[in-house]
Amino acid sequence: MQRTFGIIKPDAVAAGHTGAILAIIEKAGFRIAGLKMTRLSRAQAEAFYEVHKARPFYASLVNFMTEGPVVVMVLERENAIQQWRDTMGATNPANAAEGTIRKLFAQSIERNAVHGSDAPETAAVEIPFFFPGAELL
Ligand code: 3AN
Repeated sequence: MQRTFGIIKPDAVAAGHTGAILAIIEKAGFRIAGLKMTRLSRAQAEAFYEVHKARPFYASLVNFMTEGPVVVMVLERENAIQQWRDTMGATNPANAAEGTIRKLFAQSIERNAVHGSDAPETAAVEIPFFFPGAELL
């Protein structure tokens, strides 16, 4: 059993896709171990995306991620990290496979509906960034 971290981003929450995305997640066999709605402060978004600090899209990404509420979640299943990446689809929705969340709901490479940890080391940092252990059930 493995856990990964996910975000339903401000574009998808604002468009009213939260329920549809959670339904896809449950249908794909994940158990939801943590779930809450929050709004990222600028400092939180900057820290969360620290690895992208040198990238040209960093400022725009931080603006986008703070523009409205997000849903943060911890998803559990066998091989959860890769399975959640597969369920999300490619970063650029133009390259995302049919049936993936990004194919269905992403607007662009930046406004791409969902986030998922890309490796066990990333999940190990991202999960406690939003969820103290006591909030994981
Ligand atoms: P992923 O979210 O698939 O792991 P990353 O880690 O490369 O992709 O990028 C993190 C986030 O940065 C993406 N989810 C997207 O919102 C944004 N992003 C990535 N590449 C670009 C880009 N070329 N232009 C604008 N935003 C981007």
